[in-house]
Amino acid sequence: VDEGPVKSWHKSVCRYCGTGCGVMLGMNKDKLVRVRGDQEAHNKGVICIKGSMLDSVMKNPNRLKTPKIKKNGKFVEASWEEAMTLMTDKFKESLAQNGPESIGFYGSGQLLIEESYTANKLFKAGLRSNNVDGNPRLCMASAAVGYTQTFGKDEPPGAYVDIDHAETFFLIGSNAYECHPPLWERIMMRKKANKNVKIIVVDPRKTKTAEHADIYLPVLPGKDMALLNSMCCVMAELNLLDEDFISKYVNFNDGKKKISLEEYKDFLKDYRPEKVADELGLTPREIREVAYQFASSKATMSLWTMGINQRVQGVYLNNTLNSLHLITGQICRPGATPLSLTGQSNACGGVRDTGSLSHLLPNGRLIAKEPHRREMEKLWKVPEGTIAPKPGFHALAMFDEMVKDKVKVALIMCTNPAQTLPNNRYYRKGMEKAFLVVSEIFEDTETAKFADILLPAALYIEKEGVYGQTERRYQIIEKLREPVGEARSDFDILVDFANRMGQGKLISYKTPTECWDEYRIISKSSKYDFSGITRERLKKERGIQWPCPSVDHPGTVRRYIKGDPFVPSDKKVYFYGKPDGRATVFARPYIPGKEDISKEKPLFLTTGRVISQWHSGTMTYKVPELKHSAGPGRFVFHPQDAGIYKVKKGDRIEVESSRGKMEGIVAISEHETPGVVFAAFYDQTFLINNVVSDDYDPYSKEPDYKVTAINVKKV
Ligand code: MGD
Ligand code: SF4
Repeated sequence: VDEGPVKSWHKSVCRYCGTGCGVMLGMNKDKLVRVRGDQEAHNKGVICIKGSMLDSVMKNPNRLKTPKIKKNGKFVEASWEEAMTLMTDKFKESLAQNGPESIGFYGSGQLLIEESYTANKLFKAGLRSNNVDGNPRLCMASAAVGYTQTFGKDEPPGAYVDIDHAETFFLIGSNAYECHPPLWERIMMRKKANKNVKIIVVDPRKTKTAEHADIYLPVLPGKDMALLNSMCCVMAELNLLDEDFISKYVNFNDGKKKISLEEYKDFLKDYRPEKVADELGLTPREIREVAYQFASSKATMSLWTMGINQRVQGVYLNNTLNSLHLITGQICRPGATPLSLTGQSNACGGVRDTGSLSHLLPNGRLIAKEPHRREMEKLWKVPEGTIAPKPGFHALAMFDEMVKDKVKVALIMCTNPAQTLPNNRYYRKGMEKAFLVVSEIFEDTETAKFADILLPAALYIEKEGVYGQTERRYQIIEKLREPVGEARSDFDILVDFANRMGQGKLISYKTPTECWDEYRIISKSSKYDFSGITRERLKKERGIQWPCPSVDHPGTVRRYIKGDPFVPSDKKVYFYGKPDGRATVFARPYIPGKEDISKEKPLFLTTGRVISQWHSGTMTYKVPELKHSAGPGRFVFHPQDAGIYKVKKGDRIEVESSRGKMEGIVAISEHETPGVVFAAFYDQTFLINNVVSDDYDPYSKEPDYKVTAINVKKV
């Protein structure tokens, strides 16, 4: 549809992924007619195919435009008054009859900061239920716990700008080429500018990222914990450790108690390359080469994402990645840093930083810690003892408790768990049982089918708020047009709901700006302090990185070094998250997962994203060019496996895992590795999560979407 020429340009942020690209939006009155990269933003004008087509999503005519209530199994249009009254009645009834554990909020790393903050405050300090969780649990909980255990604080020490200084890139479990394209382009620019730059990629799939590697290690799925320990072992054996850095800034720990460097070295001996190479599907020489390159380069930067986070050993993997930097001193210098890439646009700012997970409170506080609860009760001006001391149900547990009839009423906002939770058929049973209020922009999503009340939500520039991305950068999205039909922002829905639940005093702000100001001031009493990031600054500047303790502070690019406002002036490096200023290197063993191949299940299934699709595809699969580019969801085999299992392109097969069976179509690609079948999760007619295992990391509770043992047969 031609909606005319651009009449005005506005700076904004892309709606989709955690790269957080700055975009320029070309408006013709209230129509978004063009999108281009923002030259002045951190991404220097580069955006990917999804971002460049944001206008198509905004033009989609099939949005949910009015509230709907399910009556006799069918959705019937309703007024906001009817829908909100029914919603309030159901929550009140459940609270009165079954207590705060019977209600829940399942949110999203795509909600704006003001939205997640409000939901979290309302449920935890108002309704006294800690059952607040969301899709970041599926995405980056392992990275968050990993950072917190190692440095005492969540969120990364480094930033994107380190890419321009690194000499070695260690990408593990990241397909940046497809999933963070502007960052990948920045890595390529760095390589072009400096011939010493080396790229190491560790991945069971020969992704487009792996294709460009100088060293590619096709490690077997689920085994790379042994690889990281083996690299540490080589570094210790070859005296590649930075003993000066270690003596000043590092403690060692075996998970229970402090240990010495010598004891840590002893632990590593079990991981000599000769001992583990076969298990990893690598050669000892490959492991030694990578360890040497990592430790001896001028500046090494690790980048990782779901291949490491979505794992039963996700936290251990994150700890050990951080450790590789700490033991070699590859940290706290330009280009030398661990940097976990974010999946969603606002998982960092919106959910991690606001503490909108079942075990958290804002700015790194823990529900389980009494002083943290007391502090938040004071800041939120509620009586002491208001916040319940027991953490709520994490994502999988919340839906499991719906199956078990304990969680009876829930609000689901800006997320599509009926498609994206692993072992999906099981958790759908819970969605069937519970009374669900679903706030959505479209009616045809898998989760919407289970709704008892559907609320039409405003999308992207139909509302206003702040996003916080990977590198602690906060950026604003300004409202550029009215919502379609009767849609309302999730913020307005939550404020209205709070009032109806009798929590108008607690949620006393009326606009996202007022909410931001409350939260900004609250942050002052933490090491997240972003009180200097005012709305006015966000509107003018291209994002600001916290800590940023005053309005004239430029923001903090690198943490824990001089320039970070929390580092004492007499210290060069100070890990202030820990009482003694020292980060922790953990001795973490490799523990083989339950999902391993066997005679009965001889193949690994691994899942993930493709470049042209966003998550469950509700938005991007509706854009014809993006749909065409991705094609339908398929099981992708390496040609060698296609030969062994006698399948060819287009064949219909049945895949069976420990969680169930499903049918689908075969595709063949050299990008896969023998023994590993890949499937993406964007296609609603190909619900791969029916067979994906829901085993999860015991610390982060993040499920392992990357390793499921399967067998296949033709149908
Ligand atoms: P999305 O498709 O992003 O997936 O899981 P989900 O969050 O469940 O869902 C967002 C929903 O919000 C869409 O239905 C969209 O239509 C709606 N929406 C968009 N904008 C708005 C808005 O402003 N307000 C409201 N109320 N609704 C809006 C993602 C999840 O998937 C994640 S984060 C990860 S990392 C997991 N990855 C993964 C994997 O790697 N493999 C497999 N097999 N499954 C996975 N599932 C997980
Ligand atoms: Fe948007 Fe991510 Fe693409 Fe950037 S990389 S344009 S943030 S989807």
